[in-house]
Amino acid sequence: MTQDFDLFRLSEEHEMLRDSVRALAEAKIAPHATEVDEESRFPQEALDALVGNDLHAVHVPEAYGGAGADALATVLVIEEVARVCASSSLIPAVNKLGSLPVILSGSEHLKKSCLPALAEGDAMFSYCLSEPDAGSDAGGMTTRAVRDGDHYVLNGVKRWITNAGVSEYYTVMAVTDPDARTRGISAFLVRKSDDGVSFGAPEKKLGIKGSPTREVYLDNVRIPADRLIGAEGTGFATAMQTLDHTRITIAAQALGIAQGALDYAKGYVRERKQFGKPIGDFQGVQFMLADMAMKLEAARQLTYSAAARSERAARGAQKQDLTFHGAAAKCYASDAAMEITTDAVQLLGGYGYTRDYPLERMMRDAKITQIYEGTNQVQRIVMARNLP
Ligand code: COS
Repeated sequence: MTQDFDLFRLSEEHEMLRDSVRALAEAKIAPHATEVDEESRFPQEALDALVGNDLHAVHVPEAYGGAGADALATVLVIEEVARVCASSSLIPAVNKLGSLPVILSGSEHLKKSCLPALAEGDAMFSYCLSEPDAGSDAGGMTTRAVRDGDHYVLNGVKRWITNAGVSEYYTVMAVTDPDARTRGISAFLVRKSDDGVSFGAPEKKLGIKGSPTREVYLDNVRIPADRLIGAEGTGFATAMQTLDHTRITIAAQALGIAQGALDYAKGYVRERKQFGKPIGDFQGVQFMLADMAMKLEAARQLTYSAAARSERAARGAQKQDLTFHGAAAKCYASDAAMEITTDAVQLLGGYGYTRDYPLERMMRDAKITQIYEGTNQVQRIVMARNLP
């Protein structure tokens, strides 16, 4: 392992990246976070700021016009954006989730057809695995893809699709051989402009309200056969390999949300006076903050070491320990974020419970990190099957 992927400290380049993303996020994304949440609107200002600074999809390899950032750098970008606005952090996170199947398994032709537009900021990506009746049991999907000469015809409904409608590209997992269960699932690249693609109404959610979540309807969508990602029947394995890498980006999002809440609460307890002194002078409050910071740092170390493993696997090393570490980082960091944001609301008391302060938003946003890219119950199944 090189110095860059030291498991215990960041390189100077990584520290500089964190500082610059933090400055950008505070200046250009934070001022809109409350309004984006209140109005459930897409954070266009964040997209513009991220694209303007080449931070919207840093993972795209240089060969396709991207920044070629490593997995840890991608984590830092997502973490720092999530620290001020979780909805906005889904732009770099889901661009990676949606495009990784193409990067991992797509043909050269397919990569050249879509990755430069992603790198340029002209097109976003979404990932279509879940269905109304296939959530945790992703292998139970029923969306069908039938070969017809030089084309495939897709029919089905995908649900809970992040950034649906905004994205131009959709990685769609569909059944090509109904008798082969997970070995009969294939992955395809679908475009918003393909005939037969449409979207449901935006879901009304508890949190991440700025990130549209919609159904994607595939109604006789006829696409050229070269939009197949990898070989027929490899789509489920590609989808799972993708999640091994991207569950770490959800851990990063959880870290960012938790850090934002902790930073706010730390400032508040110094200012808020009760019984004649700042509440931060009381040991009960100090112990809460100590626990919050301890959990956050444990989650961060797990996440960064998982990112180092993700990068090693991306560079072709054995990936046998990535599956466990990706699931562990996502599960631990999201549980920590839920606890830390809940405690941060508690520290602000009645004020924490109102929308005049950002903590109730952070607590609502933290909840989804325990659910998406596999519930934390699924993460425990994955960990148990891949114990180190
Ligand atoms: N990398 C590569 N291949 C993998 C893999 C991984 N991490 N995990 C599983 N596979 C392969 C297996 O090797 C197996 O292949 P073979 O049949 O060739 O042996 C195949 O995929 C099926 O695996 P498995 O039997 O473990 O599948 P299950 O149906 O038991 O499902 C879980 C496993 C529950 C872990 C999976 O369905 C899952 O992750 N569900 C949650 C989905 C999710 O995260 N949804 C959120 C969508 S994004 S918001």
